[in-house]
Amino acid sequence: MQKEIVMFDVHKIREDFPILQREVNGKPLVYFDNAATSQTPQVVIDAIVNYYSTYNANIHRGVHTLSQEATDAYEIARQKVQAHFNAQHAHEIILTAGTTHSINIVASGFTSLLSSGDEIIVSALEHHSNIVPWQMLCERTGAVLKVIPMDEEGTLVLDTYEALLSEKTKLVFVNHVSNALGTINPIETIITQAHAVGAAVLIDGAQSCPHIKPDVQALDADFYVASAHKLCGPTGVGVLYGKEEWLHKLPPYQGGGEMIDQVTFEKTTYAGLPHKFEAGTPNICGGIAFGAALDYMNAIGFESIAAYEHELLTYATQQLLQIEGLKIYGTSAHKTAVISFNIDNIHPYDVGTIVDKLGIAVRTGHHCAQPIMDFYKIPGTIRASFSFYNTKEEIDALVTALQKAKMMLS
Ligand code: 7TS
Repeated sequence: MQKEIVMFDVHKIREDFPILQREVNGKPLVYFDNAATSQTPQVVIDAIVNYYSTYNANIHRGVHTLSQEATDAYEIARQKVQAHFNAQHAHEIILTAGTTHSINIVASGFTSLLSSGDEIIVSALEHHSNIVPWQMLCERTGAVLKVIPMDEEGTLVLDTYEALLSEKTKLVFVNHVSNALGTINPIETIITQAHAVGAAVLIDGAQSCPHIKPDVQALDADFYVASAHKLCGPTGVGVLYGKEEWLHKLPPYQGGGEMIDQVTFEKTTYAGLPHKFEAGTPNICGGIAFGAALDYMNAIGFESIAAYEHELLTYATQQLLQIEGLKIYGTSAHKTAVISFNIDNIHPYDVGTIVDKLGIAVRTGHHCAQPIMDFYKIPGTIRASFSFYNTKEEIDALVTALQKAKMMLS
């Protein structure tokens, strides 16, 4: 069957993003720091302005009209997130402050479920957000942290993973996509093998969600977490998807208003899902804008986004490799549009500073993934991360800027 060819008009898409019209240091902005945070389309900005201009109110507690309107909009947003991730129930969607918050809710909850000597498994490719909360969990419980190693290409060594799994393994947590290298991990296999020994799996989807629409039921993930700001939404809001049975097993993370059923000084009983994990006034506007961002990206379509970004990745890889002395870290055949690299022995920070003078935003440093940098024995990399609103002309501008930086710094 022939695949439908989707027309992808990047110039039209760019008109949706006001920030892409601005200049930086007298040059047109070239924004290649999308893995840190994505830019915001006008429809999402409008959703934010509309909320504060017309129905700003606290939710789930007022009988007045504004409160009801805000509550309805927030719960509709939750349903949009549910549909996007294909969760079975809306109450399996906990709206959080972002990926870091979501992981901490689960790591904190497992304190009462682990005993000394239990094992939990992380991968070598993780962001610090998916390492540190688990180390803290090990300190609290006496559980032992094991690591799935990576190879030179930046892919996980699955044979070792299989050997690490045993009846002692209680939990496995890996990212779907590495933020520092762009590697897409084989999470289907990782989940199946973990389940075979009775371990639960948390997938950190912070970097996959801008490019891939995850189906949590098909994946059979126990937990899947993401941040709205990586996929055209605002900062300070994200999602913790948890299978209903797991969310019932975990204790609440924070105590406070909205997460209770009955409170007396003798005893408090907790509200049902999802409110048990949503103490206090949430980021109401952020949740609603998250829904608007998902609508925007789904209207473009994730297949079109992934296909176009793959084209950018292929082109950028070819062009960057023309620069003598440029080395790319992370060469897996399965990658999103992220390129981490260094030029000769020039410090990444110096290169980043010079290309910024030419209007180009890249990230430099360890990308909150120090174990990956240690593996390659480097202090950091320059990371160009692309989005569906970037163009090949912008990649050409980066190559020219890097050549200039190389000349100035060698
Ligand atoms: N996990 C991964 C894989 C990430 O890439 C990030 C953020 C996080 C977790 C944390 O997300 P947050 O929204 O809670 O902060 N990654 C990056 C990055 O690569 N550059 O800046 C932030």
